Amino acid sequence: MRDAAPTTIHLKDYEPFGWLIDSVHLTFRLDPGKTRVISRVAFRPNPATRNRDFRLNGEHMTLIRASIDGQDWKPHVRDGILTAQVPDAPFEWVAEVEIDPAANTALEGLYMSNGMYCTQCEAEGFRRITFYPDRPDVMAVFTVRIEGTHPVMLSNGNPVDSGEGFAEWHDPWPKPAYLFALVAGDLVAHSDTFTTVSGREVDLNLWVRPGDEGKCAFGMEALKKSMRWDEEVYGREYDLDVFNIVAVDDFNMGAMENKGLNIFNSAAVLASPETSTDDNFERIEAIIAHEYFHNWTGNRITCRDWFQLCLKEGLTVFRDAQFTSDLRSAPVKRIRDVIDLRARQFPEDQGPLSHPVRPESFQEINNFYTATVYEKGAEVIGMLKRLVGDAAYAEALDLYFARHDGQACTIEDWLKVFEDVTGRDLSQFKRWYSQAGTPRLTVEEAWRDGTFTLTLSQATPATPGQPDKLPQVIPVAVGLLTPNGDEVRATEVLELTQARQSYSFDGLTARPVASVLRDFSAPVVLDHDLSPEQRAFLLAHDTDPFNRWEAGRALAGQCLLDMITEDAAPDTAYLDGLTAVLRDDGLDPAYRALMLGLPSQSELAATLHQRGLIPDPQAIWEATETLRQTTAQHMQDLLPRLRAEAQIEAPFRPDADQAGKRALGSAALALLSRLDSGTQAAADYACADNMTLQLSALSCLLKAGKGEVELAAFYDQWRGDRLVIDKWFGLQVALAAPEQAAETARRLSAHAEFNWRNPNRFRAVFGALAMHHAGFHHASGAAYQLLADWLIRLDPVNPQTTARMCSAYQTWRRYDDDRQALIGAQLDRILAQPDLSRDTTEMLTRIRGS
Ligand code: B3K
Ligand code: ZN
Repeated sequence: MRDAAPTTIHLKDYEPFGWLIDSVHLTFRLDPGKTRVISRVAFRPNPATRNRDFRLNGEHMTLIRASIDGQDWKPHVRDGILTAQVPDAPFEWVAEVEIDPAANTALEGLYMSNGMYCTQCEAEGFRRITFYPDRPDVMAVFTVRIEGTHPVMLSNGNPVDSGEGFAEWHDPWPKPAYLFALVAGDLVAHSDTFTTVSGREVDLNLWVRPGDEGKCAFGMEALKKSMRWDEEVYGREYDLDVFNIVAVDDFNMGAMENKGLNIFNSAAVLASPETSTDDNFERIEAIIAHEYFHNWTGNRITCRDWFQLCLKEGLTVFRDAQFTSDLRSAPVKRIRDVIDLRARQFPEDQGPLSHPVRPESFQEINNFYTATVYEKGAEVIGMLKRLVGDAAYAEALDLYFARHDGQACTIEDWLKVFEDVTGRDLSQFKRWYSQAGTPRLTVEEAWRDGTFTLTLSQATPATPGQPDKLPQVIPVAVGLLTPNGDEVRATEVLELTQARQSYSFDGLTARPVASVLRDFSAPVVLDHDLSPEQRAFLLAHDTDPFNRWEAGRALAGQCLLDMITEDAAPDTAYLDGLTAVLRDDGLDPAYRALMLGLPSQSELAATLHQRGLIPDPQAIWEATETLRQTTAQHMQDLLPRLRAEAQIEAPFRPDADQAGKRALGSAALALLSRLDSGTQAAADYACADNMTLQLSALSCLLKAGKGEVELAAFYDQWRGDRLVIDKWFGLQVALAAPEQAAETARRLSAHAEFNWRNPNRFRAVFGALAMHHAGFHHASGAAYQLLADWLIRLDPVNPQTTARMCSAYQTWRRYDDDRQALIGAQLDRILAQPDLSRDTTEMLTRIRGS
């Protein structure tokens, strides 16, 4: 059976489904090539609409039989849609279909990974399991019977019965089909319990393949912390007797929040000090929290349609960021999130893929699980909270849960609770959901007779389909510092609602230095023309940790741009300011490690492009290298002290304190390796007893053009561990010289262990190539072509992962004509492939533009 023909779906065309579902009973007779799925569904007319069209989705399956109220029925099936004449009254629908999990390489629907059955149904994967109204506004109570010989057979909800060859599950909470899950295989559990605030005991299990038991403890602790945090901070209690998490090796993304049965990419849950870096630990903790938090924001209250995706994703990202801030360091988390936003969301928002946080149309919804929906969606919630205040935010959330529990909701429902609680009119604020593009916020200053005036203006560039933009509500957190570095007044949130507005601060004795957009209070590009001296002042004195970091970042950025465009020497104001901050051992080591970072090369390219210049990736690379080298020399005396500070005597703990010290130690080692050509890194590698230190030492060696022996030893040491071998693949591409990057990726793609059907492995090599700015954009065009070759190969096997990787090309219009011609040719070549997936076709058509 073919996929549904590509059509464009519009938000404005939403109509409720004509039928409600009282219950769903599913029976699975598992067989790798021929699984039978029998569905029994009780439909009744939906009083909210008169349209009684009976349309069920179903793809990649064979219909064996169907009946209505016990009578055989002959439905019509075409292009993934089943239609039938049905009674205008409640009826019971039964269908039996056959599906082929073993042949399902798309990893969507029911598929197999290492002999284990598992599912991924969001967004529209349930339609590959049986005929069903596969849309999130149809919520139903599911009972599932699994027949098979596997030691472990799981589904959503609570276990109700099991015996020789079967297991039955019942989920009392109505849910849409995208939250359905099934797992069957030879798995072992790491188990624990959690007692909820009202005293109910919940069984917790983390299911893994035999051999992975030793990598579960951290994930389990993260789960328990998440459950407690959601009770304490949001008043949300867990609602089933059991919570299962399963680790799967073949998975298209990080993890999935299926009700009571979360399924995780093994890379997003398995952790041990020997095999995982500190960054891995932090990410795992955040993803476990994220999926758990979806139980209320996503599952109990879900989305009416897929245009509302940010309703659950933006909110849940915002909640997981709050959790990480509470458990670790709030400033460090904020800075890391902004780095990530600028690296992934800004390019999307400023290029051909730009779309609103709530898109208005799509062809393939899987292409809209984007940084804009997720991360900008979370930023929008952060702005809302800042505008209404913490107390009103908490009240609005209580009202949201009380009013909408069990419903499929919209952004209008979400904003209405805030309007009802605060009495504010949020219609202008709502533009954040409908206008695409990153607003540019320009700051002008004036000083006269003791009055300091800030004039703020906003402008959002045109984006595809949206030539003209209206002013948005932008909360701008501002602080003023005296020339001595004291705060003049408490941070104030200015509400910019017009295209241009002025704000005056009077009664001042001296002209202050303004610290604007503290804590990154809005996802905008800030254009504040400060002198290097003013930035250096803020780097030394700003009490807002984000803006203090940002001042250093801006100095580094300006220094690099001057080096690139004017052949300037590295700016000593930056180097001196940075060194002073690094010397201050009263500052958190993690924060100082972040201070040592530079704007990414892709970010520099974007800035040059915004200034009307054509970025040269090789020149950006060289400037960055030169600045690193100069920084190393400038800090030469300080480096041993930083390394000494980073020494940890205590046993390894993946907490924020130790991770921060290791981050500072690694950053110092990276600089030192530029001076001693890797001597210290080789010594560190030899005695590293955790993956964070092992990998950082190996990186320094490879960067110094050394480490061949260590690289081979690393491979031998870890050849049985697929997640560590992913790192081995990725590292070599990431650290290759620009002219070597494509060739390194090509060589690795011929390696016996390069299993390209596994998304983690594919991304390890080609994700790293796409992220290597100067390597990917090397003038030869070799990387453009190599990636295209592999996307052509992967598309028929796994369209979702292919489409996602296409974004490597999204910034192509920034570069010179030669590079654009090279990329354009590859885009055309991929688009010319017969039977290209809907996913990839949509992505490339948008990137190609008209
Ligand atoms: N909701 C899932 C993502 C599903 C992606 C479908 N292509 C994971 C998450 O955001 O928690
Ligand atoms: Zn999510």
